[in-house]
Amino acid sequence: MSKSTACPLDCYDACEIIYDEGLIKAKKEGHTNGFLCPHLNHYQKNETIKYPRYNGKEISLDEALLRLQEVLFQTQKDKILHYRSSGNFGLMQEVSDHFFASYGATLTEGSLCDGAGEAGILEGRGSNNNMTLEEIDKSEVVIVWGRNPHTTSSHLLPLLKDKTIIVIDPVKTKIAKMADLYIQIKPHTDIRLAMLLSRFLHIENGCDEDFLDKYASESEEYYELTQTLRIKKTLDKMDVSLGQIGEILSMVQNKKVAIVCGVGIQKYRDGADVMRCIDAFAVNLGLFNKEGCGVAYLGSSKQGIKSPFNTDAKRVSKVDTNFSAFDTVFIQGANPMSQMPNSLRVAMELSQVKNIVYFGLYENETSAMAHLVIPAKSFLYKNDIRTSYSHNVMSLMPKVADTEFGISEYDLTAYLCTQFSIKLRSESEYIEHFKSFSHENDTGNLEVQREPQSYKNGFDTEDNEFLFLEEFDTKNKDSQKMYIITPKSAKSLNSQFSREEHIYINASHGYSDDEMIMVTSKNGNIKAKVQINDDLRDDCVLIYSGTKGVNALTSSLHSHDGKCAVYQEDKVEISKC
Ligand SMILES: Nc1nc2c(c(=O)[nH]1)N[C@H]1C(S)=C(S)[C@@H](COP(=O)(O)OP(=O)(O)OC[C@H]3O[C@@H](n4cnc5c(=O)[nH]c(N)nc54)[C@H](O)[C@@H]3O)O[C@H]1N2
Ligand SMILES: Nc1nc2c(c(=O)[nH]1)N[C@H]1C(S)=C(S)[C@@H](COP(=O)(O)OP(=O)(O)OC[C@H]3O[C@@H](n4cnc5c(=O)[nH]c(N)nc54)[C@H](O)[C@@H]3O)O[C@H]1N2
Ligand code: SF4
Ligand SMILES: [Mo]
Repeated sequence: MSKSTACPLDCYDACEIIYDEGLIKAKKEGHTNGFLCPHLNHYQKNETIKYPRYNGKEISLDEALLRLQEVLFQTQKDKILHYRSSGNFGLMQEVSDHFFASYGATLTEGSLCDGAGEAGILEGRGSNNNMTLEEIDKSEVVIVWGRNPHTTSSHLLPLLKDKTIIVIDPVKTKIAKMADLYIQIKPHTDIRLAMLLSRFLHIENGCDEDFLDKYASESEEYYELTQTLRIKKTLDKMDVSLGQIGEILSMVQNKKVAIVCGVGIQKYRDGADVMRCIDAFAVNLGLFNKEGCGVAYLGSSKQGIKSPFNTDAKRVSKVDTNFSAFDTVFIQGANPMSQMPNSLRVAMELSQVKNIVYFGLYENETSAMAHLVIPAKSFLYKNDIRTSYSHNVMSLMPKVADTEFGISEYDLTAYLCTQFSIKLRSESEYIEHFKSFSHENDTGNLEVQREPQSYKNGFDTEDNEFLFLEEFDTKNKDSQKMYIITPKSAKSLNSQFSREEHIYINASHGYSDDEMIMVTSKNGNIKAKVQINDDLRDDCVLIYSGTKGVNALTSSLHSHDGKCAVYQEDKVEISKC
């Protein structure tokens, strides 16, 4: 008999699945549209951890749980850290936070992902109401700005058919090759482009004055701020021509426009400001007020849902976590040794921790370092429920098969709660709790009740007005070094599945395929084989997320707003090795 569930991965699309006679198939109806990406098509071929181990020796699950209980019992509560990331996006994954918070352990805060952009949205609009797929579908022009939909959000592609496409990305991605207009912008200069677009729109009298009068009355001051940019110098800095700016403006005026942003624009310390200035361009165009118009980014998958768990705890940052301040670190659904920035710092910090517990599906750099390894169950073998950060569907994820290996997050938490006398409700009560934030839509699917993006009655700021950026440092801090671009790979989901191994540069540097190359930043270096890719700019080195060692290059500084990692802040140099 076939059963329905959903893909558990950290992905915009949150596809729905039919599990039929041991096979994973796409649901034909709804946003999943009958296709899944390679991650799920090959999901069951991935080898998962089967047996727990302690100090390298295989042990039974009962022994592993006992060890975990002992380790926690023996550690001072304020020396326990629970570090959880996004290996599985099911809402029930948070159940372990309930135990650790109630027990008095420390949890994490901040973001390795979209936090800087989100902060920019909150500063400008007061809330992060996302543009839904249904609204994008109604648009006529789509600006794909720092998002790579063929790799990271392929279910968006059918909606882009027959629309005018503008792509702004330093890498000539597949969508860039199909675009009506492609701007191969220099990395980290989008804020300037967004400001110049607003400035020229203003000069051309293209702004939506009615909307600005009502909900963005500081737009004149923002226009003055954009005038502090010297045009010639700014165009050179961005590697964008005046003609291209004119083309964008002629393509978007009086059209239904969706600006679809990804995390690429905000992997920098000023990532919040970049997003806010893109939003400001949308405000000037009046996009927040019209059907089929708006700005799509990563919304919050938990918007519209109240957590049933106790998550009230002391927290430390996920970006520069001071692991060595703890005696026991419980790592769940995460591979911080690879995915956190500044891996050399992470390795040094973690090497000083007495007890590292890894609770995950796959072997990786972090499981290799852990003292106690506890295998999780994959989504097929446990009950869960999920929502998405790009659409409002809520999908049930009931257990669809049995396995003798691993343990679910709920069962592990229930064990710990019993051992330490902490109250926990039944698994089905929690799932019902999450379900109660949804309603059935016309097609019989569950949908979370979320605010539409339209901001028809103004923004969610104190005075309902959009808050424009007020200060901008126009200083040119350029150096001869190269930019690092570290985006998502089609073969992996961050460090899960098949991980990339190459360093990508274009042919102008005189290297040839498979030559060894070293990339160096002020934080560290990585050596790997080159692959030539002429879709890249001369001034960019591309190393995909999940490539072993890539984060030796990246900085553990935070974004100025949003407590987010800044993977592309520090520039790099290449050399033969
Ligand atoms: N296949 C696959 N899918 C995934 C993931 C994965 O690892 N693999 N990861 C998931 C996760 S965790 C997330 S957060 C999402 C993210 O999905 P996306 O938002 O699409 O993220 P990225 O691939 O990091 O970056 C998108 C684009 O930004 C461009 N970019 C880089 N720097 C700049 C810049 O300075 N300016 C501009 N304009 N563009 C720039 C990159 O070249 C890239 O094409 O994807 C999810 N989906
Ligand atoms: N250089 C560079 N670094 C990056 C990024 C980048 O673009 N470039 N992207 C950043 C972003 S956007 C993100 S979101 C982070 C992601 O960073 P992480 O959240 O650390 O992501 P993954 O590498 O996918 O590792 C997830 C782990 O979860 C485990 N897992 C999977 N399913 C389950 C489950 O059901 N239960 C349990 N207990 N464990 C499970 C798997 O074993 C896997 O190793 O990486 C960040 N790091
Ligand atoms: S596109 Fe995203 S949600 Fe859909 S199957 Fe692939 S990883 Fe899962
Ligand atoms: Mo992410």
